[in-house]
Amino acid sequence: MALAKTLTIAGTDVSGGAGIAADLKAFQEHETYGYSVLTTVVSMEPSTWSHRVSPIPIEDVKNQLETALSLNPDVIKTGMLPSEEVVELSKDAFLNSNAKHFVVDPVMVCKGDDEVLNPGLVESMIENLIPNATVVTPNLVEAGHLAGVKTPRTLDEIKEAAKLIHAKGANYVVVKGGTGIEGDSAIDVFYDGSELHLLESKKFDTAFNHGAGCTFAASIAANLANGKEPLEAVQQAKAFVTSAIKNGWQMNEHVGVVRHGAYNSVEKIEVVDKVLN
Ligand code: PXL
Repeated sequence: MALAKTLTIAGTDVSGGAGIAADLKAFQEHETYGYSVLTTVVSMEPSTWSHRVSPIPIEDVKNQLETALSLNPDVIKTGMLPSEEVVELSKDAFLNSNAKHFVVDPVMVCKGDDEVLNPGLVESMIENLIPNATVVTPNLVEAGHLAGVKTPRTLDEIKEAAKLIHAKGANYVVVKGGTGIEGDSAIDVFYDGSELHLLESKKFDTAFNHGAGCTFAASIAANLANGKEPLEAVQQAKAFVTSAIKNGWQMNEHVGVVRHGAYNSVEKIEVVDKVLN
């Protein structure tokens, strides 16, 4: 039986927690057919775990995109894009495809680093990716950059950032508050241009969450590919990634990774959806 085809344009993280590995694992769990275009190699220096980020030569990115489009993706997801040129190529890939949805995870930094990968990247994402995005999934730092405001820290600031990003052309915006907002809940805010939804789950006290952002966006992409409506796709993705985070585990002294398949193999988690004013 043919499966829905989900294409990720992203980097590889050697640990297998984030990046293309996370995307393909999440796609598999949702029974879509995952495949990939590699943009960047991220390796870590073993004693300090500092990230070394090296872009794939542009000709190789172009060649992979050519192959990927010839395979007719149903949904395209983006992850780490190392340069403005690769951002533009990713937009062109979506516009030249028959893909129904474009899920943009606006990766700007690896967790723990505050420096944006490349200063021109934010402007290029705003110009090329946001206006074409079905769903964009910024964390708090990314939301601040995309909205052009300081990093949101309260629910009101998150709501404002979601509206500003929507005004730049994304059809649906999910700002991942995660555990960054005070209180017992991990909250994300979903905005469709008219209604704001607060998606709430219990906060779990774990640092073993490497790969959560990639897994969340990939889960949204797979749900859309399987025909779910955007709000339902995001709600299920939050349940999926919350289970992955709750069941995260320590891989070495530097990194703890999400358990990508926990939703199907360990436990389903409840997400509460409240419409906000
Ligand atoms: O989590 C952001 C991210 C995305 N893609 C790749 C990464 C990381 C962070 O480490 O390595 C390839």
